[in-house]
Amino acid sequence: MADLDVVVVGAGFAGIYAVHALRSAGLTVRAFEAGGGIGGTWFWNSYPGARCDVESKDYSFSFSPELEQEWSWSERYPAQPEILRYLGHVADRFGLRPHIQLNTRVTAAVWSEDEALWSVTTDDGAVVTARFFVSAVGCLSAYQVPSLPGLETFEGSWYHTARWPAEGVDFTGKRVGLIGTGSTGIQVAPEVAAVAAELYVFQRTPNYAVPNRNRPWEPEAERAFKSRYREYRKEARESFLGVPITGTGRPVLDEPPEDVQRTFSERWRAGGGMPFLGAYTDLLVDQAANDVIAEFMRDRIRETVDDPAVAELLCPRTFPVGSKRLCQSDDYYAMFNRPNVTLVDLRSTPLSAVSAGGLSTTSAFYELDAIVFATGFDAISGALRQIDVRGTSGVALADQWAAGPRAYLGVAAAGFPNMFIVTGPGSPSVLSNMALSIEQHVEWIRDCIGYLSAHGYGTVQATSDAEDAWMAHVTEVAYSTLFPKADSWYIGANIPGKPRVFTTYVGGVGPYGSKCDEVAAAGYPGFALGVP
Ligand code: NA7
Repeated sequence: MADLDVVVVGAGFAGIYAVHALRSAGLTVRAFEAGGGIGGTWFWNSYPGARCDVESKDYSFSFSPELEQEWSWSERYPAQPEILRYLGHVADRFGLRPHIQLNTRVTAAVWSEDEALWSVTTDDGAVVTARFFVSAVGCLSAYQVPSLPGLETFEGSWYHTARWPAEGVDFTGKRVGLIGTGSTGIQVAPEVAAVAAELYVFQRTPNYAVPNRNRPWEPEAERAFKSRYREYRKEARESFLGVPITGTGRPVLDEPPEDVQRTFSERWRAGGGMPFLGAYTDLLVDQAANDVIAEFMRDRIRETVDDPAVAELLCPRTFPVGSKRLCQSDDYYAMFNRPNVTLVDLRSTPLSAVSAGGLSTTSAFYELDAIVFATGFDAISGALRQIDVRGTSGVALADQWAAGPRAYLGVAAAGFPNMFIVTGPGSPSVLSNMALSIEQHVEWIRDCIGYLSAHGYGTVQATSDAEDAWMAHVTEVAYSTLFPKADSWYIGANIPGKPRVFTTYVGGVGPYGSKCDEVAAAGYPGFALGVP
């Protein structure tokens, strides 16, 4: 007899909702969270400038009409502290905190075939058993610090943005080096530049960024929007990205150039990445189409940055727009016009070492008081692989995923009975509105567990054939787009030695949801169901 029905790992958006949904279905649930507070990625990434790139009206729970009516977002794009307050409110409103154990890291989860239960070990040495094991560890949790020789000798302070000190960091008057110019680096840089004596931005690959045009959500606009929130949420679930976007519905290559310029300019003025990439149907599938949007973006960089040499270094050329996360910022490029900001091009002069006083490249030494690493994550599979997960016959998940992470429907790995992965590899996850994709997965998992009970089954596991077929489909869809062309974290290229596999499903949130619903309605084909 298991201690619990379900153990959940993580208490970010996914873990919080899993606790609520599964408890509401009458199950006993405990979530373990390594952090000292709930919030997951929004707990850890408290660096200055941290902000979601999906609008607050979309990046929020839809499961409770009352919640969505009573909560008021202050801005179009929510900043990290507000998202954290929101998640705290959700946890309090639905009485979830007693079921979440903080400061506790799950270290191992082992399936017992004889007993049909999971034994879950935590870093305090405790072991708890459960019928089901739900990973809600998040896609961007295991952060990476590059191995730079001499980092341990640095006499200043260094930080990774994904483990930002809760008390904040005062960079006033400091000489700061920032490594990394992804979404995070682009968000944190202007905040540091505003107070630091000097900011050196160490750039390996320049990135595309569109404006946020962030603004307060005026009460009148909010009231009008909320009057049709239910309808809007339905549209979101059926949409391609989990956010209803109005595009032209036409390929850019068929359009007169002046119309294209007008459309892109309007969207540039309106801000936001999704409406930009969604403007035309061919931008993410046809290189020639993508070249059009890329040139538009490079023109915006050139007109913003005063020094033409700096502007050229900031112009991305090595990957299609959108094949790496399209960054969003209102002030990143303009920041390079400040006298205290220097761009260091690591392509021509790579980093060589850290010493007591600062950072060296192959051509210069930079005296620094602090280094900020915004160097990203072992995404999608990294956090789960840090747990010693063992399925049927003691097979380790890390071994099973040696050639790349995989899961049937992106939610269940073959050979790991009664284990579910919220927004796992093979699901739309990071290329969708995560809040919506999380809800969809959690509800599907809840319903699957409900189905087992209602039909006298005790176990469920994806078959290898179903997993293979699904991942082949995921790959086929991915390779019909430009996504695999970039050396991105989507494909694992940012982690030395990680297999290069594109595991995010880019066939659309709506079609994906329908597929999951069909499988459930048909009694879970592709899964082996077993009696207790
Ligand atoms: P990203 O997008 O993975 O960006 C990491 C950045 O760090 C990127 O510019 C990297 O350059 C750079 N990087 C990584 N390792 C090194 C080394 N060794 N030397 C120099 N530069 C390095 O992570 P983020 O945190 O910005 O964003 C992750 C997601 O979080 C984001 O997409 C949103 O969905 C939220 P590279 O491009 O690899 O040359």
